[in-house]
Amino acid sequence: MEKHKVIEIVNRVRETKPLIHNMTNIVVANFTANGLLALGASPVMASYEGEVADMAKIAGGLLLNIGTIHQQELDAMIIAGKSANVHQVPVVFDPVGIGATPYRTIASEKILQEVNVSIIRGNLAEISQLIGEQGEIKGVDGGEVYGNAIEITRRAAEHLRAVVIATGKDDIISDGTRTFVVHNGHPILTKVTGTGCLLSSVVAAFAAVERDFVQAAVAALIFYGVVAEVAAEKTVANGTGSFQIEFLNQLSNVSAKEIEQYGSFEQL
Ligand code: ATP
Ligand code: TZP
Ligand code: MG
Ligand code: MG
Repeated sequence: MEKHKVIEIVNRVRETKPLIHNMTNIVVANFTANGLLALGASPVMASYEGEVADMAKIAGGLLLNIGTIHQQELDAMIIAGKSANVHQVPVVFDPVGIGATPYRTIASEKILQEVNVSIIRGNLAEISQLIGEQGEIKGVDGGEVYGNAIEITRRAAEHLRAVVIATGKDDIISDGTRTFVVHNGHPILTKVTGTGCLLSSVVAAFAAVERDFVQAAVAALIFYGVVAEVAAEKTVANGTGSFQIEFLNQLSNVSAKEIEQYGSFEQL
């Protein structure tokens, strides 16, 4: 995959403004909506079981995020996911905090059983938990992972028949056959809540315009990491509040030239 392909996909998102249906947690809803708008996509949040099938049907992408999951929302996610599947709308799943409590694990298993998920995005500890590997979870934050990150991601993709994205200092993207590592990003991202969750919605926006979901995911991760690097360069000395605002600015402003200059990734 070449950088010009990354730029082409970013431009397609900005030009076509895909509608992204987010079923996400109460912490990150506002940040997600503003982040998608800044990117050029069109966000909508809807979670009532009587409405979600119709919303998912007209969306370009559906995001299922279990950050503050409860039973009614889980039931609604399955209705939305099935509707998305029928209408060929790509589904992105973010298993926030899986393994922190039994309920999150059961909820994730239920979603993966009932819905054909195209892309799964979590921190490496969450991806490890998905395939029953040891990965420390403290609430929603990932900790130590015992095992090889690339092998874990590859195996998760094979086992779950989806494109899997495991994030951290390096981001790994695999469909079980093709595997990429993206080096972009900045540690300050871990100090602003919702940067992982927003990333999953951004991946949904890229999947809405690129049906090769590995390429969509790699492009989204490079773009997001470069956005963070440019925003951090301008604000890191001031603190996380300034960074969060500048990050939104750069979702709109990051240019083809900056992606070309700073994008850093490899195919294994
Ligand atoms: P957590 O809840 O553990 O923070 P998360 O779901 O927020 O996890 P992250 O793994 O933090 O997700 O990934 C969000 C973004 O932050 C990704 O773009 C990732 O590349 C980036 N990122 C995370 N840690 C680092 C790091 N140490 N250095 C650079 N970028 C990072
Ligand atoms: N609690 C439940 S969901 C959530 C918190 C703090 C947000 C998690 O956001 P992220 O993007 O995974 O760091
Ligand atoms: Mg985070
Ligand atoms: Mg997360």
